[in-house]
Amino acid sequence: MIVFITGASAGFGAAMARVFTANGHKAIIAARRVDRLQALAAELGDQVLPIALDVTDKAAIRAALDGLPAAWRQIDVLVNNAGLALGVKPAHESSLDDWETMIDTNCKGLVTMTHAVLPAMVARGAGTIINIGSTAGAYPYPGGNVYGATKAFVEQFTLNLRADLVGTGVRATNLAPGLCGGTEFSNVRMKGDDAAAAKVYEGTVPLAPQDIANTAYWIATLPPHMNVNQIELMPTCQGFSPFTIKRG
Ligand code: NDP
Ligand code: 8X3
Repeated sequence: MIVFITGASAGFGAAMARVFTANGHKAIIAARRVDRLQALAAELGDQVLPIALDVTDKAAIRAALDGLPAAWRQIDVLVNNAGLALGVKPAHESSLDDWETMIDTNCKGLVTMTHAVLPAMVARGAGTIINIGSTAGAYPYPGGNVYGATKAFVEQFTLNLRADLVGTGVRATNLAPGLCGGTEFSNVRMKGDDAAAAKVYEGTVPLAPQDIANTAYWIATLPPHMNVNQIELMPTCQGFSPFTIKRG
């Protein structure tokens, strides 16, 4: 099996590359930081193919897919994992540039990758697309504004893919984790304020990248007649907030 993983230079994506290759599969690992990809490739050997890719660059996606060596062209599993949150400020204090970057990456990048890879899967009558959503797409929280909205898009786009793909043999899943440590997600969100990033996980036992990678691997290796439409994961220590009511 060949899995194409976007955002494989860190966090969930790197963990997925390790899990898929440990189980004898091949992984195309894509991200912007090539040095990171090369280090992962040195670790995992010739079962991985590192490619420099910015998913916000439509032409680069086309060129990357067109440039795949013959032995790597049949993508069995696409994991649309590249994504980010930027900022935790309320909407009225947020940066429009940050909002646009999240939409360009989490929504447009994911859609463009899917659009590029899907026709060949349908033509073959097989394939699995795993989109990495988030609990932020289902539950609002202060400061979640556009990030949560991008993940709600991921959820509904995935379900609408399912509606179109019935009968084609191609599967689609929204894999939506909650609080997960051991990645660069909060460091990116807090824009390099690593102390603030570490505080997010203080006193918790969060999910780990390996948990998400194992779940993605499980989804991808289910019998072909089974489709996980969506799966939401939280650490046991995480729950839900009550409604906020401003009185007086
Ligand atoms: P990391 O920051 O550790 O990894 C994000 C990855 O995305 C990196 O490899 C980064 O690589 C890549 N990336 C970002 N922008 C682009 C781009 N424009 N083009 C290509 N690659 C890009 O975070 P996580 O592993 O935690 O996050 C992975 C996914 O999981 C994201 O979609 C995130 O929203 C989601 N998620 C995370 C949760 C968490 O708590 N950690 C919970 C729920 C969902 P590079 O910078 O080298 O391009
Ligand atoms: C990441 C989970 O709760 O930080 O998608 O938004 S959360």
